[in-house]
Amino acid sequence: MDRIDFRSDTVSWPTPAMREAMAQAKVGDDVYGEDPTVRELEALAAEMTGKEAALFVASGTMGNLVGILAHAGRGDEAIVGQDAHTYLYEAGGMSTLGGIFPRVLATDDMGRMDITAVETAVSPDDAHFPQTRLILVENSYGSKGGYPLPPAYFADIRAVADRHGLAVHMDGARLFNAAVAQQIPAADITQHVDSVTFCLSKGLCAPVGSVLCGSAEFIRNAHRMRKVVGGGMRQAGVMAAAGLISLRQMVDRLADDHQRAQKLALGLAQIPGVLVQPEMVKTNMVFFNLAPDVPILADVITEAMQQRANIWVGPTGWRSFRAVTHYWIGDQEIDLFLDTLRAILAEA
Ligand code: TLP
Repeated sequence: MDRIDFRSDTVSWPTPAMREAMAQAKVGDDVYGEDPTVRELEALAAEMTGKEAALFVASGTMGNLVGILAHAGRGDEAIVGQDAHTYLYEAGGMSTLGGIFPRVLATDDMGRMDITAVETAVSPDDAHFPQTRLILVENSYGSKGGYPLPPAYFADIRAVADRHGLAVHMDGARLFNAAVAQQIPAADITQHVDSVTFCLSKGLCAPVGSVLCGSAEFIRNAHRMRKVVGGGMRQAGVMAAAGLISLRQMVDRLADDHQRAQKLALGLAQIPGVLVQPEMVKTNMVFFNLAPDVPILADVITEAMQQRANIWVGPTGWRSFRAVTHYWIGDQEIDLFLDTLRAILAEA
């Protein structure tokens, strides 16, 4: 890459093997369902998540939106965590386009909603209330340090959903990070949800794309919704070819990203002026803060990191940051990050 970029795993460039596969990809018109490479990707995605069918979409946001629209409609209610990506960072799509009312619940420091609170939030069948149709969950949980939530939590959510006839959709943008961190197959997690979106374009390095997975009937419905939002693509096999490499070659190596995030967190904990909780770092994200006595703000530090070492890191507030590891971040880059930040803080 042309810079050392810790702002997200979304910044990761496709690997040489992906570029080669993209150049060679067999293609067809995917709106007609005729692109063989897209079909192959969808079949593999369905298999890996333990679902009947899958749909290739342009982004995680599109996968979540299309999934939500396939489960619920105008006047329906979706229970969602207060800092879930689907609630906070997707431009309010479920309400803007679906007329779906979010019922927002608190989450704990791993991103879990309290199960009793979830059940209490389900509206009774009474004309005063929107009808609860859907519970939205996320794994790994981006706003809580990328924490990988265990299958047991989703089993509890499933039990509530079943008692009240609700659907469960998972934003699994980083599903495979959550699975690899727990050393379990992704399907152990997704067995408890009706549908899941996962991203190929984050830690799995593909340039574009996500996959929505669920029952055959659900995916038929989602296919129509993808058309509604203009997401029907044509010779999309060029992109799906990279996605196949993601699923076949890039999943197990996510453990390297997790190890490097741990190394970064442990290194940060040794730098005076930095506050970090390495024990909360389980996947590829490290959130850290400046101690109250540090006299400079996050934007000054991110600018200095760029100037001195071409290192890009994202501020998440005046005194806080997120650093994300991925395929293009190696051990040397972690060391350089730590040395550069240590020097900047020592001079502040
Ligand atoms: N997340 C991005 C930003 O939007 C915050 C990032 O850099 O982490 N679900 C989760 C949990 C995500 O983190 C993201 C992207 C999405 C969905 C949306 O995926 P895209 O960007 O493909 O629409």
